[in-house]
Amino acid sequence: MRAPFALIAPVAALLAPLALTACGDPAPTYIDQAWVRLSPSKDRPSAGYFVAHGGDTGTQLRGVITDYALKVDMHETVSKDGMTTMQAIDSVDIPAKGEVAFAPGGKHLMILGVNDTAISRGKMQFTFLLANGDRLLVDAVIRKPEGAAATAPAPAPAPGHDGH
Ligand SMILES: [Cu+2]
Repeated sequence: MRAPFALIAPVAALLAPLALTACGDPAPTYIDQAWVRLSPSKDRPSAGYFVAHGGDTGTQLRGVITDYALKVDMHETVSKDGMTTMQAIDSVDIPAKGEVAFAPGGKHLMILGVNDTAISRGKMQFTFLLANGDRLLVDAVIRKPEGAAATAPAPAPAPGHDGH
């Protein structure tokens, strides 16, 4: 009765590397095209935008934090009965191989108190917190109100939404 076991062992040794190759490295979720539209006034929030790309496995964006501002919230602009308002969102699905854009007129980051050093450097780093435990560090370009028209496709501010 030893023969079958002796046969299985070499087969398993052959299968193990094949299984690893078949799985490969799963494509991770990632964030790009991050930028901040700096508010013209320190008393009013700036807005942040980016595109989230789903990896092989879907996950959720649970929050965004930064060392370069006082507070970051995820918001969504919604139009209802001709009125444009915004509401806080706690979590955003990032579907497998899908794409979620935070863009003017839709979902956005609301950023309070952007740090002066970040402003003078023209960029700030955000940490995106995913439901799968990943933390994605992403640099966002800061566009100042005056320079926005020259460097950006000048997205129109959503009406009634505090300039973002
Ligand atoms: Cu907002």
